Amino acid sequence: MHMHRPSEPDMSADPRCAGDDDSRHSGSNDQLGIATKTRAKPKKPSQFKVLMLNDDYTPMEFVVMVLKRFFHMDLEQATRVMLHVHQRGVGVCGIFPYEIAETKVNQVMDCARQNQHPLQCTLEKA
Ligand code: TYC
Repeated sequence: MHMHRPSEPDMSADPRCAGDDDSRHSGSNDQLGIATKTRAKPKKPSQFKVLMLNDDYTPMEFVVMVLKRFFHMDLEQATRVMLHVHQRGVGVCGIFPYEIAETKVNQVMDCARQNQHPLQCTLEKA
C-alpha cells in the first residue's frame, strides 16, 4: 500500500516530552535572523508496526512464506503469526523505523501482487 510519511504528531501534551526543548538554547533566532534553535536530546526515530491483514483467499502457506522471507521468522513463529491473523483479522509482523517498515510493506505487497493474492499489509505508528 502506498503511504506518505505521516507528519510528526504534536507531543506537547505528552508528559514524556515535557521540557524536551532545551530552554538554555530555545531562542529561535539570533540578531541576524539566523535560526539557532537546538534540541537538548536528539529524538529517537519513531517506530512503526507492520500489520498483516486477513482475507479469505490468500493461501496460509503463502502467508507463512512471506513471514519467513521478509520478517526472518522460522516456520513455528511464522505459523503462529499467520494463524493469529487468520483468527483475529490482523497481526503484527514486526516493529521498525519508518523507512524499514515502509520497505517491508512494499516488499510484501509486491510479492502478493506478483502471485495474484489479495494479501494486504500496512503500517501503524507503534
Ligand atoms: N484466511 C486465509 C485462508 O483461510 C489465510 C490467511 C492468513 C490469509 C493470514 C491472509 O494475512 C493472512 N486461506
